Amino acid sequence: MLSRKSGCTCLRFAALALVYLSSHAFAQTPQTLHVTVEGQPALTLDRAALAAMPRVDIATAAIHHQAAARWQGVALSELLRRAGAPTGESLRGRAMATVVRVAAADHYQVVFSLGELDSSLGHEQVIVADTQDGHPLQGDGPFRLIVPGDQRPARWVRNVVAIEAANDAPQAP
Ligand SMILES: Nc1nc2c(c(=O)[nH]1)N[C@H]1C(S)=C(S)[C@@H](COP(=O)(O)O)O[C@H]1N2
Ligand SMILES: [Mo]
Repeated sequence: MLSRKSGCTCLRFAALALVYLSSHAFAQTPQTLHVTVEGQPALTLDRAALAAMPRVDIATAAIHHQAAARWQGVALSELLRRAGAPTGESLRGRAMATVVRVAAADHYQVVFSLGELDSSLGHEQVIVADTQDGHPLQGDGPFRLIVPGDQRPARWVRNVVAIEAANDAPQAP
């Protein structure tokens, strides 16, 4: 027999489920991306801004449970350069200790060193993708990090909202 008490529990569960869903599945991922290099003004970029930058197209099947795909976007190093990070010959000295943190809407974060992203040094190929096989990213977008060399896509940050380059190294005496 369904008691009044169990009916009440059921309602309470439904209310809780609704709160959970609205804070997760329906939570809006910001449509802009902030790129900040310590000591420089921040860049705020949307899909149109990325579409107007030099584009990179890469093929990769690193996601173990996904078929091969092509991803299009902008090199992470290009975004950092536009935000004022040193590249090539000017990436030296104290700047070699610069840490690049990529943060997602769900607070997931991944770090790189600026040196490993530079084409003159570690040349790790990393892109901020906005389309997969030419289609805008849906649940994992609008921006997703793609690191083609990774066998395990743990650095493929979904829903990227911020990229920050910071440096804690002491100044040279
Ligand atoms: N924002 C965000 N991105 C993330 C994660 C996460 O928890 N949050 N997990 C990472 C890990 S550990 C893996 S294995 C892949 C999974 O990618 P998929 O969701 O396309 O399967 O996403 C990566 N990107
Ligand atoms: Mo993972």
